[in-house]
Amino acid sequence: KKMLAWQRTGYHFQPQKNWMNDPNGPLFYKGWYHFFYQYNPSGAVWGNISWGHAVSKDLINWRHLPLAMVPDQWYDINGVWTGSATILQDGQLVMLYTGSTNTSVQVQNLAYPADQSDPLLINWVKYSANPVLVPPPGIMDHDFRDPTTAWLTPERKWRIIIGSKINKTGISLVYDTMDFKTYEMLDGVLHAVPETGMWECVDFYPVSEVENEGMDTSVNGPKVKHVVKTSLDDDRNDYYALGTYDSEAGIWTPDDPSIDVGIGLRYDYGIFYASKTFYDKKLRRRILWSWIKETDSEKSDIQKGWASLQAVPRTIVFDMKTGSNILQWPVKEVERLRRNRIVFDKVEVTAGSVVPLDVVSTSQLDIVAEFKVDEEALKRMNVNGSDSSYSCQKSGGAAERGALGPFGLLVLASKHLIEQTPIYFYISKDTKGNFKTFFCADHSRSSQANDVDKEIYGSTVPVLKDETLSMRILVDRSIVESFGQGGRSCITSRVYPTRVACEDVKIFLFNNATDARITASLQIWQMSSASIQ
Ligand code: DQQ
Repeated sequence: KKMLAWQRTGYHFQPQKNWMNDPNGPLFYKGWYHFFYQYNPSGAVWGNISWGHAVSKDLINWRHLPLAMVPDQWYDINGVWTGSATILQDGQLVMLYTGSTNTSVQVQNLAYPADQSDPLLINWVKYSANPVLVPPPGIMDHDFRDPTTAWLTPERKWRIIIGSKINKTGISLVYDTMDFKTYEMLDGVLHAVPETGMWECVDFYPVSEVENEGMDTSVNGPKVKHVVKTSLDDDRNDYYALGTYDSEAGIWTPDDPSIDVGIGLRYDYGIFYASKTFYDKKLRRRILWSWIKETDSEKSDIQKGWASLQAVPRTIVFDMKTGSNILQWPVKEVERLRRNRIVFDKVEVTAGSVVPLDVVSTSQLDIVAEFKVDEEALKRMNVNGSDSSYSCQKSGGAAERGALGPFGLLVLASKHLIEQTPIYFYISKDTKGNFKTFFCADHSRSSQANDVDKEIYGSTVPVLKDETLSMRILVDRSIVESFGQGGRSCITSRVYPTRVACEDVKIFLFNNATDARITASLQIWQMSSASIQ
């Protein structure tokens, strides 16, 4: 019991009890950040899907509000599913969402606030002539869901996309509307990728190639790229790609077809799904929300009485240095929870060693770490041959030793390391002397429980010439969010330590390389709990 209670997080968004999944309709409205989410009001498993609702001034401290919408009409009686908000030019707000009908057909519905002058947006009205869209010819009844935020076309119409599939090809259907009640379907799709299956929770937004500010969804022009994101139902991960949007034709083209949507980059290489962005006009940034599911058993969820978290909201910008990925970073407001900074300057970690870090109370932390690899070891790289076929998933995890890695941190570790979650870099090299850096998280020893996920996650991360390796890690009891190289590559982990009932969790530096000394510099803060009432 004590262990299950310990898993409830201190500063991640979660309802007081029961099941939560996708983020819905996030927006900033009359001074408040609003967050809606897929919610089961009567249990810790998926079902009875309604819209939960909470508001915040800072995206970190939250106030829960009454349910915004419940399944009470023929067109959403099987669930008020995922949707998005659009703020119109006159400041009015509309919400589009998917309803699962009395015969389980997926349709799109319109809803709006009962009182547009209420900053808390407590009451919602469903449009009397819903549904506004039904599956078009050629699209199956179960493959038509999750409308996006709308953006303006050159003709000043509103445009949305909706995810679907035809056979095994994932697609995004495009609709234009003036009033959100009647729609015109475009002939082509915004984008399609063969063999990717059903596209859930598609997202589409501009990023600036030259500025670090976010852009409102309707912005287009020179020095703007567009991101297409999809949540692949078949493998339960969120994929994105950068490309160019032709607003006349309503078509998007990837910069690099070899890393097209669904076959290339992921937002996060751990647990991360059904994410959605919105433009925050208060601080001119684009913010990403994402559902983080449990990776323990359904039985434990029922015992706990709750399931799922939302990731700490992340700011998204284009990576101007690489030009080929986005950067994700926890919103700066989370730093207000930092307490008791401890600095570790240039700690030497010799090959094959583990160094305990003297930090008390490590269940809620914000860690910023930099690693320097011994220059001589980098030069000696060819002595031990090549390990260019390395990958986080295929390797033996943090226990598999190479010349130049793995090295990093062990978080949520028990005193004698019986339980530990390594977050680490691994540098591989080929016979020509080219380096490749991996950013990984190993869950194989994260818990002594036998009904939890113990996979190894990760990917390569771009490291440019003369850059030091860096990671930031947010630890919050049963969740660890890790950001490599300033957010070029991210890994979200769910971790269920069992020994917390008898001892405090600990943190260590480790270096399991065979041939490289590492110098690590760290700042570690304890994190206060947010107020979520
Ligand atoms: N969750 C919703 C759907 C969406 C799925 C239902 C993604 O609208 O496609 O709860 O997690």
